[in-house]
Amino acid sequence: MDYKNLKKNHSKLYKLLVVEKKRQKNVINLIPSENYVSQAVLEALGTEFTNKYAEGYSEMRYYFGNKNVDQLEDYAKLLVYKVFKIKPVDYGVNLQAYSGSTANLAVYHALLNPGDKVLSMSLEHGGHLTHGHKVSLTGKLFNFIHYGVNRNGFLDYDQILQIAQKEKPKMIVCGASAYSRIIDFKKFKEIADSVGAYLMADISHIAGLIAGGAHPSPFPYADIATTTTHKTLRGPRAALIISKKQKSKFQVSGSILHELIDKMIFPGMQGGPHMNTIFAIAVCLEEALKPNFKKYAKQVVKNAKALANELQKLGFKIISDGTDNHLMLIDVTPLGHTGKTAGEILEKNGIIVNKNMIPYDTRKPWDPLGIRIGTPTVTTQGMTEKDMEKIAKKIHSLLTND
Ligand code: DSN
Repeated sequence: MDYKNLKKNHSKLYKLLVVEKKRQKNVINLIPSENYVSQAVLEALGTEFTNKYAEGYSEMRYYFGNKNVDQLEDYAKLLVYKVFKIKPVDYGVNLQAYSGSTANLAVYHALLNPGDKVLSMSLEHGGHLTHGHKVSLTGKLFNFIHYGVNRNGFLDYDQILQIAQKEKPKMIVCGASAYSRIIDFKKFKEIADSVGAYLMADISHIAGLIAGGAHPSPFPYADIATTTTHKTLRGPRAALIISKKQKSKFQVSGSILHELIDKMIFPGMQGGPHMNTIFAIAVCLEEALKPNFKKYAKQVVKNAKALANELQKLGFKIISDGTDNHLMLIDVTPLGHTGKTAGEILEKNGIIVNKNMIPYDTRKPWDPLGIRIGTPTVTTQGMTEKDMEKIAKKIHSLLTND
């Protein structure tokens, strides 16, 4: 894109864009929740679909002039079914949530009553703010209790079962933003079924890996799956909600999960969908169906394993001693750092990470014991295992002054 109108008429903003583009090109971006989208996704975000109001759903809009929008939303849904290998007869899809946070809140609110008990992974052990952290609206509206990982950094399914049987939650949330191991959705479903709870899988981090066959799928186990579309899936900043076409357990009798969720997204929580974003979601889903995307997803994992191996050889302490997915957590305190000081040194030298609490952290989120790194972006840029070795050595030399 040449951005010629921005350049001509909005020079101050254009300059900001130029420096950000340059920054993205010049750094080694190891933030595992970020990615660099294709030119086609960028173009899609800037199309005339941004001009259209389309409150409602296909063929049930409150505005006229939506024939093209209906076609777009219907087609994007079909792509979701293809990418995640599920069938319209079994699942409903909502593409309108403005973000993953909104998607998660909408699911809780659609299927539960305020105050209901939900069991999820704690943020401190790798979960997410919207999995009921006390500062999040999700944690204020619902009664969240949490599971974590064991001292080795792994989920302990027996312990999760015990908590579930004692607490009898109405929903169990699995999925994480800082967990580097395979999530066993089947086991989670067995636990949820044993207490009559819904299973919701937040697959935001690993959606692209699932689409590319590099992580097991939550289907058919999860009753509901939410995901952002901009992480490993490499699309625009938005979200999807996929839910079973089954009757709700706790709400108005006879209501179907995905219908309750649709109603909660619009008109419950949002107004008009961002159709330019949905257009861009469709583009990223078409990309995810190409054979290259499978290669990409598998390379993301290979790169993460190579990076973790090399870092371990250099003496780094990786939580759970490795990774099965796109990310890892590193305890940087043996090197005399905190997450904050390590991240600052790396940033000064062109490596971008995020500071992150590690399980059993003794510090605060603003300056925790660890950093979180991952390989989605560098893999998009074409890097392979050899590059990971170089990156590991560079990180080591910067953090040890070696
Ligand atoms: N903030 C995102 C992450 O970095 O994992 C999750 O929403």
